[in-house]
Amino acid sequence: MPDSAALYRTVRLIRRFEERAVELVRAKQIFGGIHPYTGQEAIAAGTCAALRRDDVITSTHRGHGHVLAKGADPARMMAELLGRATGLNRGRGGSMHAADFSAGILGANAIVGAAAPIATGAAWAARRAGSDRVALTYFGDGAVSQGVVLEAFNLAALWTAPVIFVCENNGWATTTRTEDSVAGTITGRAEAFGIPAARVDGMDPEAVLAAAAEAVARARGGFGPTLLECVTYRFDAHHTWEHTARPRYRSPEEVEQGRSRDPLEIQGARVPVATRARIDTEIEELVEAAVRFALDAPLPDPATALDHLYADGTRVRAGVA
Ligand SMILES: Cc1ncc(C[n+]2csc(CCOP(=O)(O)OP(=O)(O)O)c2C)c(N)n1
Repeated sequence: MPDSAALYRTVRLIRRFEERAVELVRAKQIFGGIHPYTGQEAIAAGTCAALRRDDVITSTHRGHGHVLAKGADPARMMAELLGRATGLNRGRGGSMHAADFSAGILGANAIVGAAAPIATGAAWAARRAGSDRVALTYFGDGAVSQGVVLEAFNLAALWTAPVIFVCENNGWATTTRTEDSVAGTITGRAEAFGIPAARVDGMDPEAVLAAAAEAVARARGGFGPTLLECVTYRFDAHHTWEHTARPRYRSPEEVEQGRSRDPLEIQGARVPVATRARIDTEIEELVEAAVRFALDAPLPDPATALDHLYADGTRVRAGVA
């Protein structure tokens, strides 16, 4: 189990990576913008700390933190955001579709809720193969009324699939408040299927780790799924598009209040000052090296645009697709 310093390091890595990614959107090096994970780092850090490398995750449109915490190379992830040939997915996945099977990252997914059934399938497959691997999936409060998420709850419970459902409840789905779109409760949805559910402080990496470790032990022990509702706050925009469009849906007071509990400071306070300074320096160098790696990398050759569309190597004929 990782110690306080290791958890702090993951939170720091995600925070600095996201800060630099936002700057690269502004510098027009990342096209199409990103959904910053800033503020929610405790959830990725705490949950992934409870997983083994061969466990698998599926992720969301706000997925950079999950991918980094699960162990993807930050330089190749940054290159992916910049659409470069050396990116995790050769620059073809971008911000919302990063995957790295070697680290158990089955993929981020831009379709709200769509990653939950994929993780459930992966969990079921692991069980059928006789493995004790587990699957963990992330989704936002905006996904909890999506049919596929509820279907995933049903099959996961019915088949005691070793899957952990992690809801990142940041209070908003784009510009819609959770209470304006969610009837009942989030934990109540899982409980209706007989799935144990807990509400967790999603700003505290160690609280998330403790809850996740329990859920992972349950799944690995053959006792089926768990839902963790991690209560959090998104510090930045829903999408970097907001930095220019500036829609007004959260009051400055609400944002200030939300930012007053910062996972970086909560975890940082648990680490000796000298250790924190050493980690900060290491992460600064790591992320700057990742940015340089990405900026120096070539864009994919347009002639290869139709390559890699099928896992078995099937090639689509130019002009047909
Ligand atoms: C099925 C589907 N419907 C709508 C969208 C458009 N969309 C993208 S993000 C988003 C809000 C998601 O909110 P939430 O799940 O709470 O995650 P958060 O953005 O807060 O992290 C929506 C509606 C989508 N990508 N997929």
